[in-house]
Amino acid sequence: MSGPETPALRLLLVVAVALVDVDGRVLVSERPAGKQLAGLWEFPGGKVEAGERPEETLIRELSEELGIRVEEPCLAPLTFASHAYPDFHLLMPLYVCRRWSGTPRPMEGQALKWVRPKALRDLAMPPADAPLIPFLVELLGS
Ligand code: 9L3
Ligand code: MG
Repeated sequence: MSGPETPALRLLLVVAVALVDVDGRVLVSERPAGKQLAGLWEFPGGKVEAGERPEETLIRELSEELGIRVEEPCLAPLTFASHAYPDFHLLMPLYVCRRWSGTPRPMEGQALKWVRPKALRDLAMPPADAPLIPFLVELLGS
């Protein structure tokens, strides 16, 4: 039960995806200047909008940000990120996707790169993304 002493939890639901190519590398995208967490390398994704299922969000975000088309059955959830910011709690399922149509390109001018799972450790990532690296290394190898 919550009383007046329990502040309401502001929960932000964001979805992210590890796109994995035939060589087992993962795509990361640089957050653009001017945005929150600018310059950090993230797994592509974004906020779940009202009425969307998380898979629909990912399909929309991958089209908007990378210009690729993904079919829903190609999206498999792997784990969740969870990070407490001062004013909200971020909950972020990480999906894995190995099949898409088109070639990922920077639709919003962002830098993109493909990296080996182990090399993710050398990148500056948002606090929600970095704890996901061991799951990807375990799944994909180094
Ligand atoms: N976020 C963190 N890691 C990610 C993504 C896609 C998003 N891989 C965080 C950054 C923001 C919030 O989620 O705090 C919303 O993301 P956006 O809508 O600013 O991209
Ligand atoms: Mg986004």
